[in-house]
Amino acid sequence: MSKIKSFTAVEVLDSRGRPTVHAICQLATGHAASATVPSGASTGSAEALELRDGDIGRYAGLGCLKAVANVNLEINHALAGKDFADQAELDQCLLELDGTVNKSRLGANAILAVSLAFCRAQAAEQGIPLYSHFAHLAGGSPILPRPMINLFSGGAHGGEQIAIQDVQIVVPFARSIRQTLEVMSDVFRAAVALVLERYGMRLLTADEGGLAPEFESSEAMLAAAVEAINLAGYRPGNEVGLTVDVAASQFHGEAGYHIDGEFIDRGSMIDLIDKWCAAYPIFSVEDGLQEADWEGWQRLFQRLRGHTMILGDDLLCTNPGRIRRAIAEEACDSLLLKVNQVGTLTEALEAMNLARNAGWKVVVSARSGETEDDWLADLAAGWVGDYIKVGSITQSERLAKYNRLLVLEAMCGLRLAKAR
Ligand code: 2PG
Ligand code: MG
Repeated sequence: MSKIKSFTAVEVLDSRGRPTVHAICQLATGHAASATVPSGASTGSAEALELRDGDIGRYAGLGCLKAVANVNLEINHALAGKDFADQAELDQCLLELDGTVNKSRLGANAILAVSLAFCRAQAAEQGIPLYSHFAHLAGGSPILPRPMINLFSGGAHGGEQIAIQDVQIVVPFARSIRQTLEVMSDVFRAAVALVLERYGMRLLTADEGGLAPEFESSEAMLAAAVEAINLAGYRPGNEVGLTVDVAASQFHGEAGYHIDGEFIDRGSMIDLIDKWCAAYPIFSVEDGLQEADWEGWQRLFQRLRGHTMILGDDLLCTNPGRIRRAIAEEACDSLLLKVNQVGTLTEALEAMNLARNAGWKVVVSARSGETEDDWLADLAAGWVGDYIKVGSITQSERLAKYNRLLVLEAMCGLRLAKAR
């Protein structure tokens, strides 16, 4: 039992300079902990609602003072003095207090900050590291997820200069997080050299620290990633591979998919992805089609199953109901798990268990708007994520997670998950 003394919150800023919620949980035992929530840019329409103030005089309407006040007042009043047996009980209480389907009354940002701060406070109360506490919640033995590391960005993360949102690097041959990051550093340096030579001084970085030059086409982005791997002295394929977040909902409209200067339909989009997967060492394709096209997802999965992981982000929104549907309809074979898409740890764990029981892979993911908080690394290790996606190796809000994984590997003896 953990008795709550208080929940308080503060408005802080994320990596895009936009407000977010930082909550502090104090237990009656004197143990205290805090947590900060991230925020997405390419959000799925089924995500839980992030409560924003809408006051355009402050942060262009993106302030979080209402969400903060909801923690300091309503949530604190309802929960202070109560005893909670575990995370599930606390989260259930938050859901009932909010009373809406998508957490729009209190805000998913307020609710998740409280859910996470309580989780950390419980770990502190038990005197165990956060990853161990996460492992107890999930009932497994911790393991380090294999990073998918951002190299190039476009779409909503890169100023829309190219349709595809993110091209990431995976290092299947690496035996450790340390080795993975060493390889990635080589590839990143090679990519910087290549981009500077080819695109001159236009070395802009995107929201997650990836390079965002004016690629001529989507395929040029994939080809440049392979060139960078070669330049760095590695073999593209089972040594160093690619994963792609197409984020197709972002460039889909009534006229179809707007990519490389033309509008194409679902069938041509599937053909295009198939062509990329045949020509480049692509291990996983995320959101290859728009989030409402369930039939298209089935076709894409049929086409690539067994060869490439078909990863659902906007399609699934870490939402147990949508995951059940995707399993039943065979729409994909892996879950991108973003806790703030659903809004409580307990619901995210349910989502993960559903995916696991269906034999899917799980990719634990950060958001494009992140903070220096590193709880995600502990969650990914404790919940035995197969992969973790937190962006590039160049910005501190990303490195907070990689550095935590390095510490867990070196100090806590955790091993890296096997490549698929
Ligand atoms: C995604 C994420 C992380 P965002 O689409 O997978 O890269 O982006 O947080 O903007 O939704
Ligand atoms: Mg995505």
